[in-house]
Amino acid sequence: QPVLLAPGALFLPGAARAMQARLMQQLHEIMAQAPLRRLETPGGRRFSVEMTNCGALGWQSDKAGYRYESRDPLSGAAWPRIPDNWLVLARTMAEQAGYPGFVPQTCLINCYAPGARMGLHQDRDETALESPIVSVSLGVAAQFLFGGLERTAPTRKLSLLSGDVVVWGGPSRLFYHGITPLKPGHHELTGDRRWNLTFRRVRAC
Ligand code: MD5
Ligand code: FE
Repeated sequence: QPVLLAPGALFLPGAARAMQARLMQQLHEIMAQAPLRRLETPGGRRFSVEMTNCGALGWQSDKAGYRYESRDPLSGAAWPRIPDNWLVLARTMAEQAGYPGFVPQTCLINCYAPGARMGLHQDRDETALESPIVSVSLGVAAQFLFGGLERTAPTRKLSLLSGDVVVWGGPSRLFYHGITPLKPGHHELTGDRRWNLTFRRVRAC
């Protein structure tokens, strides 16, 4: 029951549902090594979403700007590895959307508490734009907004439930998108939180 949302963008409802309990367990192991944190924006504010990373690289933001780092700035250590079953999930989902051979270099982990949001933005800190982004939602449902290649393009709303997967590639790779403030809710695996795993390839090689 995959749904084509836009050229290059495939919605796979519930595709990770059977794995969600194990994904949450592994998430807690990763966070024990690389704790969640609220990063500073280049403008000196703080994201409402808490983040961490696993993989060879991790996304970082502070007054100096957005970039990828090979070490966790909090500990100075390498980021935790991406678990093998996560790599298989990301590759399989990308393949179903028409992007074979997807090998992510990072998984950015976003944690939304009630009220946390992500304003409309593009993901453009990667140079491997021919690779898709694979997004896996866990826990409390969120309203996802996606527009087009320009900020002023009209936006569409998509409800993302626990276990839903979206693959954003091709023309949709650079679409503006965001998450509306998370509504208070409850999910048996995550309490009042919503998690998102975003698998990315940062550079070609
Ligand atoms: C989230 N995270 O639900 C989303 C999922 C982020 C972020 O936006 O930057 O961490 S990734 C959704 C995404 C990625 C690339 C392109 C598009 C959507 N899109 O074209 O709409 O926490
Ligand atoms: Fe994004």
